[in-house]
Amino acid sequence: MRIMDGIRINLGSGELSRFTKKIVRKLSDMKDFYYDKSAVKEILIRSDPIIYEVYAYETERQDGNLSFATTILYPGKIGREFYMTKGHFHEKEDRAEVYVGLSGTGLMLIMDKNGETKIVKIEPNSVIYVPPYHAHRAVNIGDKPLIFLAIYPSDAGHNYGDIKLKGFSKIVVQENGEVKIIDNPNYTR
Ligand code: PAN
Ligand code: ZN
Repeated sequence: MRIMDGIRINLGSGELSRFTKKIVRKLSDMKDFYYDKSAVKEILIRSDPIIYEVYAYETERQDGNLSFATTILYPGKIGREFYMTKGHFHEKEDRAEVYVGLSGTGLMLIMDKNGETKIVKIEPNSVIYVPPYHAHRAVNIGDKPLIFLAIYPSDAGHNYGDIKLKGFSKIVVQENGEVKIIDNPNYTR
């Protein structure tokens, strides 16, 4: 009987050995998501840095199926705010998700519909459960790429609109060399 190869994660680069989709997210793709709009403008005059890349292995979008993706979130800041993913609610809001930290150090913001945000550390070997109806965003607070695996129902989908409009209630910034979680001045309930 032939033994099949599974899909492998390159733990150095975060790349999947097989994937159905690759996404490259540059600053210009997510300029509305950072709170400091003038810092965004300033950077975009000179360059358009890659903030993160996603390798996704997605199966048919049907109830019961699972898909998974690795994300490579680079280190850096836009103004005082650390590089982060856009963050989203799922389009089918009752769909949950599991994140597994593989490399680097970061924080996960997990926010409910009322804007209550929980913050969980994401680092190698940590497993983070994102409950249904919660928006989620990863933030790289270290100086190496933050690499993690996400496993989600194939029909979950992404709703970026609410986050683009209002953001998360908390943002993660650097203050006097330290990581600080502060209220997002642009967030309205
Ligand atoms: C993850 C995210 C991935 C990129 O696979 O999609 O980290 O973040 P954004 O989708 O917020 O840009 C996931 O949560 N999937 O559901
Ligand atoms: Zn998700």
